[in-house]
Amino acid sequence: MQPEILVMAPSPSPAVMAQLDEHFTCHHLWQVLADQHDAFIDRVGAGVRGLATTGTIGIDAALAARLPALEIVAVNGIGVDAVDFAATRPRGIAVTNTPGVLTDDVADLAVALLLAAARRIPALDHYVRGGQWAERVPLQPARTLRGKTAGIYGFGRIGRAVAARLAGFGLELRYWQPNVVAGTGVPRSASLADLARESDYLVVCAPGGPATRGLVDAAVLAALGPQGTLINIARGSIVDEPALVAALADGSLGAAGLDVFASEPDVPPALAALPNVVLTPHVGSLTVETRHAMGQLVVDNLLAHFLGRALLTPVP
Ligand code: 8YV
Repeated sequence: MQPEILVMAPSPSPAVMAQLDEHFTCHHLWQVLADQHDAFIDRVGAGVRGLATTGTIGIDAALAARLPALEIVAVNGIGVDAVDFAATRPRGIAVTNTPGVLTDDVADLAVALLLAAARRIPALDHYVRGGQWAERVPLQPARTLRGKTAGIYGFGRIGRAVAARLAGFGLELRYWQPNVVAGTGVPRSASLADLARESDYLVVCAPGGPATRGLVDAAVLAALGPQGTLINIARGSIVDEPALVAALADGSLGAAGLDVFASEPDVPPALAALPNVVLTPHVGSLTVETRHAMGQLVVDNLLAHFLGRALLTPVP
């Protein structure tokens, strides 16, 4: 008999979905109407041995308790901040994620948001489509990237990939995270607030979770300043969102490029109404190629587990 797995969300890769259905008895929760999720889990939960979930859905204690036979949680994402390890660890439930395969696309989006915010691409797009160009409405010039400083908060795989890209735009680079990353040649600031003070662009690439919750607060945003721009491709939880909206609205922060939000998919209307922000709907890894590679890692980790082999990308 094939192992039963609960699939929380679909992969856009048909090959990944076909492999899941080929190797496992899949219970596709995402095909069930939200108001029937509870009844569905009540019906299938006892037999579920594997969970295919996402970086943002993860698994909470309540779901873990309803899956008494659960052996493995395969996260389709790098972030495991939505996994309640206090619920999985005592039961010896394995957790895997998808490191490496999404680094380039997420870093690309960080750079795209930075460029879009710096050059005000959405406002200019609106200016052309809205006919203001034809009406010769005066335009304010943007500011060059050359000689400015990008501070990377969180200097792991993605942070370093962002740094490598930004070096090509003539930006000076700095980073901050609690531990030193040796051998990169990029200076580490003394604190997150210092990084913000020393940077024109603060790019958030840190992991989510309790350790980073709200660390980009009003003081950090004030240190970034009226000419500063915040870019966040990591987790909305890292930024104090009300403080961010207030700083952008009163001009104490210059601009923002955001792919992630505190309570997705809800974006505060006050944030969406601001002209100095560029917003994308949590799509850093959303390319055909990367979502296929991520989904393949989910399949391969589940297969490895149920065949008694070593997991490919276990979360330590
Ligand atoms: C996706 C992510 O949101 O990798 C992560 O941590 O946030 C994203 O890639 C998601 O996990 C896709 O399923």
